[in-house]
Amino acid sequence: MKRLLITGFVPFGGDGVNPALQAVQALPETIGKWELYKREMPVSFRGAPKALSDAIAEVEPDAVLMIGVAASRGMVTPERQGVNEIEARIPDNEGDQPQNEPIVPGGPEVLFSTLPVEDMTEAILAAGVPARLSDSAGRFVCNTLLYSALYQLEQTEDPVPAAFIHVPATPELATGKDLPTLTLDEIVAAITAAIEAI
Ligand code: PCA
Repeated sequence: MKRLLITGFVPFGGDGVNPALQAVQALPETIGKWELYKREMPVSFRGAPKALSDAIAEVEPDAVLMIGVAASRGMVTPERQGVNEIEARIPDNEGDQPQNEPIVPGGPEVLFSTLPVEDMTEAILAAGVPARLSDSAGRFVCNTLLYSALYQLEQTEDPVPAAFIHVPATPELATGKDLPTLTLDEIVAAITAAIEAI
């Protein structure tokens, strides 16, 4: 079987749960040809890229799929690209709030996802879950993880493909807030369909 490193972020910004991590934990251990290696990612500008490179070194995956929440979105959004820029609207879980900083000084402005994000989006829609391909992973820790994953993997001889999917809030996360939601089951079905399309 092929090895898929799949990551989910821990809660942040004062929330008690992160549906990205909940969904990753709820996935089965295998999907199609993939054996899943699930890892938590810290919501930390400094810590997340390091946690990912440690996980890559340990798991030696054939592909990397990262999951985070974008609570303002009502659809599942595979990300087309990461950009070399940090603009933190809130502090990360370490209290860091960098403004207008590059992720990799001197690195390319944009790096494109190297998994088939169009096919993954189509597969999610075919599974009956609202989805669209996104052109922006934001400027917070999710974009930082995506960009630095693509940057790290590009340096290797036989680059491992990687992509990032943002998921909406669940009713649990949205309690008391005016946010669009999908159920955790819908989010799990969407990620499963995306993995089957890789
Ligand atoms: N979402 C945040 C960081 C962690 C997460 O799940 C983001 O979109 O950057």
